[in-house]
Amino acid sequence: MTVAYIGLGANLGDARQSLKDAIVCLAQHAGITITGRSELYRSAPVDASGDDYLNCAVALDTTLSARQLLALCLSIEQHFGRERSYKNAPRTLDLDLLLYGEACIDEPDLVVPHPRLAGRAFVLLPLADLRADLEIPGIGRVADLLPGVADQRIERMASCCCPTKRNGAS
Ligand code: PH2
Ligand code: MG
Ligand code: MG
Repeated sequence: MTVAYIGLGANLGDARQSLKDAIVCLAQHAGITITGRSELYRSAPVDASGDDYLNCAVALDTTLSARQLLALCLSIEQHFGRERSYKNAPRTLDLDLLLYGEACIDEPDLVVPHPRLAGRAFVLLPLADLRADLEIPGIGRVADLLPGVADQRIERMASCCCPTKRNGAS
């Protein structure tokens, strides 16, 4: 069993509903148990154009390999009508494998930890909700990276995107 973290983002269509439904899709997979859901954030596009994004992150226990998890993320994105017309184009759903245990993977189509994770508030704030003392392999603690992204516009939404309440409460 491996602890993994997935970042979710969307800025096309009903982004809040897509994030919520995508978490349900992940949770329905036999090899995945969702163990935590961050708050929901509205964030300014970083290195991208279009509307503000909604972002959140989930923690999960999984029996899937990193590559299987990546394939699942891509298939869920497809299911939600993701189109890749150009780099960082607005999207109905983006699921990024942020961390896979303590693994450091550097392959053409799979880089973990996510290569731009440390410089993005829309990733670090949700991760900090899940575990502020989380250690990013080869980079450092999430809490220590937050000051470096303090200039990025991001706000916590009034209620979270979770299908159910956090921490397992119903
Ligand atoms: N995703 C990107 C590029 N820029 N900006 C925000 N605010 N949120 C995102 O999820 C995001 C982005 C590429 O995946
Ligand atoms: Mg992304
Ligand atoms: Mg992606």
